[in-house]
Amino acid sequence: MSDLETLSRDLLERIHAAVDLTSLEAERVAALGKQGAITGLLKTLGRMTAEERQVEGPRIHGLRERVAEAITARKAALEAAELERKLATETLDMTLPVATGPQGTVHPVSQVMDELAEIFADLGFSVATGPEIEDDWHNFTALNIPETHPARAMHDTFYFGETDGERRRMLLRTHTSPVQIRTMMRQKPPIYIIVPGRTYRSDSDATHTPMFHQVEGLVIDRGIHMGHLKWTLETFLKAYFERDDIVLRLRPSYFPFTEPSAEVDVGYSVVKGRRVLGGSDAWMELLGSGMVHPKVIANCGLDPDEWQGFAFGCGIDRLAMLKYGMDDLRAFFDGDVRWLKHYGFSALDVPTLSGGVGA
Ligand code: 2NL
Repeated sequence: MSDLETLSRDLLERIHAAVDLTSLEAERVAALGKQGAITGLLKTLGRMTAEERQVEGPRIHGLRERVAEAITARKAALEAAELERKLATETLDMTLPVATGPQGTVHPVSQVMDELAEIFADLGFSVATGPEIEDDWHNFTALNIPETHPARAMHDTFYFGETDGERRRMLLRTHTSPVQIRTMMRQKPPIYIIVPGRTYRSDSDATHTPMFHQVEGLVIDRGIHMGHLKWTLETFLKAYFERDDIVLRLRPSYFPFTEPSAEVDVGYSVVKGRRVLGGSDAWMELLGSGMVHPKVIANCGLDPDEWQGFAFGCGIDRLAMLKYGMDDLRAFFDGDVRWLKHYGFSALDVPTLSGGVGA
């Protein structure tokens, strides 16, 4: 028997004898790897005469092919055997009950945000969002609140110790207004947006949390006046509280970014010791609002003689408490599943105007 036949028998025997994928791989490397026996034989072809090569070439290449085929076949057999072993030994108990851990729900704040988006979409508003880490200019200066303005101190701002690359002082936005500023600078009017989102102020007691949720609305168009503002808020609150007898009272007020400014009170009555919105027995303050200050419009690169608008803002947490009857703001942020079970919403309670936004 020639050396080549001996080698062939030896290699094929070893491949058949490989008991698992690891030892089969070792055989592959020993035969076909860089230092492998067959690779070594292939290298000898280069040193042969043309005649020798004509005889030896097909023999060596044939051997390489047979060995490679044997490895592929052995690999398939080993894998099939492994699958058979698993199928025979591994079992799945189909009678096990479904996992019953604590079940989450949609948070009331998320529910109210969805309701706001639905109601305002019907009035032609879209939802805008933006960064929670802001710079001084977008959060204050553009809104006509200069460096020395007491409103900056009033906002109890969380400042970052460092500045960004342009040496701007960064902060956690104290209201969602910087998103409206960014929208006015980016987008050509007319603009009809609401901006719901997280806001931050260094304040913490029974009625204040350092992080809270705000929604602001902004309209920029031609010929906008306070009448549009009042109608929009009335239409929104009637849809939100699902009552036609919602009455609003606008009181003169002051914000640096609106002129004139108005505090919006909503009428309520007391039924069995609970405040019920509707009517005008008594009033509670619900929103801040006004006509966008011409300086704010100009700061965003728009001509205040051409474009006017109104804006408003209010707390989402407060809107949720009033509608769904919670009395402690802090419970909103405890993440207590029992509280959520009581007040939370199913993922399928999607607010629609036709189905009633109250879920
Ligand atoms: C409040 C008062 C308000 C605004 C927010 C606003 C935004 C821009 C321009 C002008 Cl970009 N105004 N927002 C206006 C009036 C009141 O919120 O009491 N929030 C809880």
